[in-house]
Amino acid sequence: MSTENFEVKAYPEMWAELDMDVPRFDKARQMLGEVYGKMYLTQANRPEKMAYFDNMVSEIFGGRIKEMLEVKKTGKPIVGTFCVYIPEEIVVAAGGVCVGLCGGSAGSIPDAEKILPRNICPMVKSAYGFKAGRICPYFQTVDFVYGETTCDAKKKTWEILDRLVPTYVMEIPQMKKARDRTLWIEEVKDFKAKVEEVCKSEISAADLAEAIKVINNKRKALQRLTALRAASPAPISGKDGLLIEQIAFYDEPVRFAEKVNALCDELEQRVAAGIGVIDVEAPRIMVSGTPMALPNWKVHNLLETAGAVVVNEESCIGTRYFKDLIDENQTDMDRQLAALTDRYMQIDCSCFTPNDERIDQVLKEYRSSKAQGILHYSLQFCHTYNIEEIKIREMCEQEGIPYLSIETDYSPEDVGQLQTRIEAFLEQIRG
Ligand code: BJ8
Repeated sequence: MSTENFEVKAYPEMWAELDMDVPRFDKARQMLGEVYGKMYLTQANRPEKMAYFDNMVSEIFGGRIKEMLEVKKTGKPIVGTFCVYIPEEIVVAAGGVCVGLCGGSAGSIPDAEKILPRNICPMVKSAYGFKAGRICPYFQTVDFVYGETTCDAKKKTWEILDRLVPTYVMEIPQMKKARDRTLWIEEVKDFKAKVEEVCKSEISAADLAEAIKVINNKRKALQRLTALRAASPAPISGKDGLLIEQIAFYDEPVRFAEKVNALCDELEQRVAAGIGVIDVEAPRIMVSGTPMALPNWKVHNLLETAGAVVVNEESCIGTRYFKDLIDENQTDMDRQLAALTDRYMQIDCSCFTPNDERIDQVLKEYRSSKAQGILHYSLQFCHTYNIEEIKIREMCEQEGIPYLSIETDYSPEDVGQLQTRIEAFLEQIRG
């Protein structure tokens, strides 16, 4: 697909039925298409199988929404989430759709700032603003949203969001002791009950077993993609890698896994033939930190425009989402829910204390991705990642890993300054 004939498709009638602010949203749609064309479709030597993911962007506000509305018509639940701690397997077991609603765009932030404080995380403001401004068809489609008690900004925003859309909250503990696990399992059971209430039927152990396989397969496909990105020269750009990780939060999971595996087949051939998207000498960077929700491509674009290639995202829109799988061997509901909870407890978000397993994980991924430097990315006002950054930096100093830490938001204002810092960082790696 070329830049000229790419567009994010418009579905104004469907949007009107979803009670959206259609004229305003249509402008955002056009802008997204333009940005995507410039950032993505101008990349040289992209794998052919990226065509599917280009189409997923083209249909992001149309084709996928239609599919979700078809599911909704059958009485199955459409659940919006903001965090990888909410177990999507349970929604899939009920025949429903789980969709990530995190906001990655500056465009919706003014809507949020009419009510929320300005000095909170841009991801929270962006997400809230999409609902407040009626400018997100996903938000308009969900039956309810399920938040969590991870960071303070999110936890308190759910109380306000509940005025606009039914919002429930999963209590995620802050530590991982035995008593925290007991609480967690109870919270998972409450989530299951809420999903069952909407679809008016009980989830069976067989349903859950099947859903666990479906989501494990999705995570395995993403693991396979990550492993291939360790090749040198890199067979796929970091921007494309990040895009696929973002699409994982709204695509149909069985089809998504098939398409990622088809792409991986192509990448395997590239690796065998020594074909890359960029010169073998390009600095290889691992990005670690807060999630980058669609369409937040700011840092990857800066890094790759400056001649680097991003080879790994240690983030919730990245490996934190798919590094762990659920044991598929449990057959009764209680054991399945325990296995599921154990898997979710392995996620190493900085909202936990202590969280030293994340420091070990960053080093492990740095080595396995064959990166040559780590860029730590933290959204403004994200206290937990900003403070945990101290330990990541110390680890990098100890291991002699080139390191750059940035704290930013979604505005373009700091792009010039970030560009200068990123170029200096890449020079340091080039030596
Ligand atoms: S498991 S990282 S998805 S909480 S960046 S909103 S923490 S102030 S996103 Fe997250 Fe779940 Fe953790 Fe992952 Fe708050 Fe920080 Fe903003 Fe954040």
